[in-house]
Amino acid sequence: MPNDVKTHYRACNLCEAICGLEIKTQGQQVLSIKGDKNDPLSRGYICPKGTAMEDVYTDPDRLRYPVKRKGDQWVQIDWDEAFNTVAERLVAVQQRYGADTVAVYAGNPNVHNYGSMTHGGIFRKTLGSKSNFSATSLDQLPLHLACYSLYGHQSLIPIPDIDHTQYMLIIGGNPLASNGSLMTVPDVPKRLKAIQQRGGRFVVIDPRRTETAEIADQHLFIRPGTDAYLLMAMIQTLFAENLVNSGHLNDLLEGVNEVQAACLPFTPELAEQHTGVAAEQIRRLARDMANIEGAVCYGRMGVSVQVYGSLCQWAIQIINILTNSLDVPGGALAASPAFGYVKPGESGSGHFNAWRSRVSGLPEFAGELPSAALAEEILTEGDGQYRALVTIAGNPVLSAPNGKQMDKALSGLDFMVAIDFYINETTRHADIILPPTSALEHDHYDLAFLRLAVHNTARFNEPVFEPPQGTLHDWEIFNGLAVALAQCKGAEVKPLPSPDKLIDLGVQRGPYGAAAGHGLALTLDKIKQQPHGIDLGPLKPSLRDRLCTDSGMIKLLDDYFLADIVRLSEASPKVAPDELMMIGRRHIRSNNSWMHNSHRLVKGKPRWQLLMHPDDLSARQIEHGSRVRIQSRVGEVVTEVLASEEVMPGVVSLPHGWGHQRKGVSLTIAAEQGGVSCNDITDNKLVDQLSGNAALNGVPVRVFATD
Ligand SMILES: Nc1nc2c(c(=O)[nH]1)N[C@H]1C(S)=C(S)[C@@H](COP(=O)(O)OP(=O)(O)OC[C@H]3O[C@@H](n4cnc5c(=O)[nH]c(N)nc54)[C@H](O)[C@@H]3O)O[C@H]1N2
Ligand SMILES: Nc1nc2c(c(=O)[nH]1)N[C@H]1C(S)=C(S)[C@@H](COP(=O)(O)OP(=O)(O)OC[C@H]3O[C@@H](n4cnc5c(=O)[nH]c(N)nc54)[C@H](O)[C@@H]3O)O[C@H]1N2
Ligand code: SF4
Ligand SMILES: [Mo]
Repeated sequence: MPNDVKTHYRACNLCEAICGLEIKTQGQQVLSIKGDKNDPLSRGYICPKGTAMEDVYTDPDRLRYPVKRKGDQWVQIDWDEAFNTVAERLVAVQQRYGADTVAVYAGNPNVHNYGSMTHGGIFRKTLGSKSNFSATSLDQLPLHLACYSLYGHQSLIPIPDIDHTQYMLIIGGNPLASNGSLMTVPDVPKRLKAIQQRGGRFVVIDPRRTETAEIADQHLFIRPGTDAYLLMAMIQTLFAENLVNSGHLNDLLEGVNEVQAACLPFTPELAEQHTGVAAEQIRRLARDMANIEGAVCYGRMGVSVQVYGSLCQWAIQIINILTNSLDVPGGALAASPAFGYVKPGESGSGHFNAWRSRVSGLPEFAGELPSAALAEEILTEGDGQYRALVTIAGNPVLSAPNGKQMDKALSGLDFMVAIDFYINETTRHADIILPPTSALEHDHYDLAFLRLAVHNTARFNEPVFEPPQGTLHDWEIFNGLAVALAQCKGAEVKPLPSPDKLIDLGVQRGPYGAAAGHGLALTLDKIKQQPHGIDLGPLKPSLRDRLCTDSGMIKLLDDYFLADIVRLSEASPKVAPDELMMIGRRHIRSNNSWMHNSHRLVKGKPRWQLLMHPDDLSARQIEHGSRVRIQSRVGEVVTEVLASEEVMPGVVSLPHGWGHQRKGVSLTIAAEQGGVSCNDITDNKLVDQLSGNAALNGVPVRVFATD
């Protein structure tokens, strides 16, 4: 091999699995991207998206320098002009209308980019607006709320110990397509199969027979949005059949009797009526959870992003607690990361309902309002109406409910700035776009996902390529904006040091550092010396010393969860005879809304069609492969339908993140793809009422043949 070929090790930061990659380069070219066999977490696994890291790096549509809108055109400007203009315009809005009339929306890749996490705060603090939004409330907010309520910290999240469990109940998650979520689990197919090889089982509950359901020991169809009945009935069964065993956490539990009383009305028979899952089957699920040592219940998007998202996530924690599955090997265990180890006194625990949104009265959580409320706060006139917006690595026009309303809202803003490297459905509305370097051009430490991983490791990667001259990393953009904003406000702010310095401090103070007396005396330098990553061992019980509640106890039933149980007991969900429930769908070759500009990912047969059960098609005299009109409360879209027995009757599935054929979008390959945005018909008023999290799954729709 010529000696200018270099080998780099770098985590893939596209999804939560954070696979280790081995990247060979020559000059500015990528020669190959493979899985890193020596990575202690991902063990050589890679999915098709990993190789597409190259496509983002080389993409001619990707912006490298700041641009400013001039009519329909974008013109390049320098960073100083960009920072000063943004600061002047944002501060002018704040001075005229109020500090909170500038809103911030932060999208998913923020948590995949450690510089955004270490430096986003300095920007927000200097901006000084309470109007913060993020993809969290389109996603995992219900789990944060449940963990905040039960364990006292939104980030003290028990992770399924998939490598040791004997029974895994997966509700509303499809790790074979998503590669796991709130469970960083690279190589998930092998890890799931290993459960079966050691004599264990895993069961999937999902309205669609997914890729994961396909390899499971059992798959149960469930009507979308009804899981809360099933979960409450499982808890009811645990009490009714005397199966409750809270194990070593018993002395820490408060309110067991209250939970028992609250669950009493939710019999498996009632759950059967709502869910379609047989009562006896529900009892069996509860018995298996109770009787199998090393069992774990895990629920993801399907039970989070729905009308009872928070109650579902709470109930899943309660089931684990009451079956001795929390904080035991094979159950659910909090990870022990080198950085960001949650323990009493750790900042960022969260708060809930300290204020509410102006228009719909949705609650804040940890300083953020639900994203379902963002567009209406821009569109609704009155004191406090939002006038300006900052988006950071987000595409709410395709990701948030009622995308058409969002589109309209963004087009009417006084000023918008996007920190993003693509001109897409959202950023096309910006006045200025500030593009950061791409992943392969900056160093990397997985601040978020090492805290959620199924095995403890630590890994730091150097940049693969030198960034081109005059380009800035996300964290440098935040520093630049903070300084410019402070200047406009007549204040002063000191830019933060680079993220690696901040991480080093945290690692040294963390559980493997010298300060904790750990033999490794871990520092970032030591982590850097092992580019494949350092193995820090399996998950282990630790909760007793880590509970962040004031009392040091686990209070099982907060008043707001009790109120939500009452809401469930009083509900009478009805589906009109011609109505169908729409759910989403993820595919291994797609990643939310922003990876459709990679030819290697979009080639092959299209993946954006509506799936519908053959019985539902024939009842409407609709043909497989024809174009259909899908209508919801907020609007309609027209797309192609495929007959599929994967979805249960009464359910249709349409993936999100498509619909790139719009004026002003500069994504050459993505814009050539078919498909519509399913969020053009999801409903901003359909939320989990407790948390305000969007209910993007289980949306009532009607489907018609087109003429
Ligand atoms: N109907 C329906 N809607 C959904 C979902 C669903 O299942 N169904 N899923 C929801 C979920 S779970 C999520 S997380 C959201 C995601 O929603 P969003 O986070 O709003 O959208 P993304 O598609 O992730 O868009 C990411 C943006 O970040 C940019 N970007 C990528 N990397 C970087 C970077 O390093 N720095 C910067 N500054 N920008 C970067 C991309 O160009 C893109 O514009 O969508 C939600 N919407
Ligand atoms: N390839 C790929 N990987 C990704 C992403 C991606 O877009 N593409 N996105 C990443 C992100 S941001 C996230 S948050 C994760 C999400 O990770 P997952 O949650 O594992 O992924 P989903 O495919 O959204 O799985 C949700 C499942 O819930 C089911 N479901 C829908 N409604 C209901 C319901 O009411 N009840 C039940 N029980 N099930 C229901 C759906 O059919 C689906 O199978 O994936 C991450 N990984
Ligand atoms: S599963 Fe694929 S997209 Fe996710 S981190 Fe691994 S290689 Fe990247
Ligand atoms: Mo997500």
